[in-house]
Amino acid sequence: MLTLYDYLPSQNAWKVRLLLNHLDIPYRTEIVRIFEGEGQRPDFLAVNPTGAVPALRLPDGRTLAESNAILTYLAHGTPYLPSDPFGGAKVQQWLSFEQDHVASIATLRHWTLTGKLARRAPALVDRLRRVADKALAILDRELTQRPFIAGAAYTIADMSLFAYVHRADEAGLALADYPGIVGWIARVRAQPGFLGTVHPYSIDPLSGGELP
Ligand SMILES: N[C@@H](CCC(=O)N[C@@H](CS)C(=O)NCC(=O)O)C(=O)O
Repeated sequence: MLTLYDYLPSQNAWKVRLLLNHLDIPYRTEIVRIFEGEGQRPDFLAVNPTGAVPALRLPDGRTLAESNAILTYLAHGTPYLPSDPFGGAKVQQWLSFEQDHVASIATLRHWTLTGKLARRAPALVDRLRRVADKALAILDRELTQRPFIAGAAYTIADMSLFAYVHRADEAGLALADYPGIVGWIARVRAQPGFLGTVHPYSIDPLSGGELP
């Protein structure tokens, strides 16, 4: 059976839970208490050298990290990842965009929801907000032109982007300003096997501290 190394408030891990739910794949969960330093333990660094969740252990013992790499592995041979070279590469284009541009929303959301925002340098917060606003404007423009980000079909690129984009309000960014994104959120939520459960940081009393 697959093992998902998880931390429940992580939306990077949620992406993987979402795809496992869509595919109805059974798995076991191993919680990594990242704010307690468990990600830095040698046994977990052997699973993911960066110490971050999510990570996946296959039944044969091999391990894989990085949410988008895990999505790509699990979606192979399913409708969620086109098998033709161009379609597959188009999905990768948007997975790269997610890591390069949308991670700003993840950071702002984390700092906002765990009370760290006021402790951060205002110039850094401003820069992240500019990156996040630009990312949302790009997605809004694209998503008014087609139903899903990589084309007519719902793919792992949508799942990856959705994880943080649909929580952008929690990062202090007004989603209502982006009607193209709002329409896409409704289309994603309507997919069979959609996973509605999102866990708040408040379930972890230590999440107000700094990561080791
Ligand atoms: N690029 C990575 C980012 C993973 C990430 O930042 N995970 C956070 C939780 S959302 C984490 O585990 N942070 C703890 C740490 O970096 O030590 C991915 O997409 O999987």
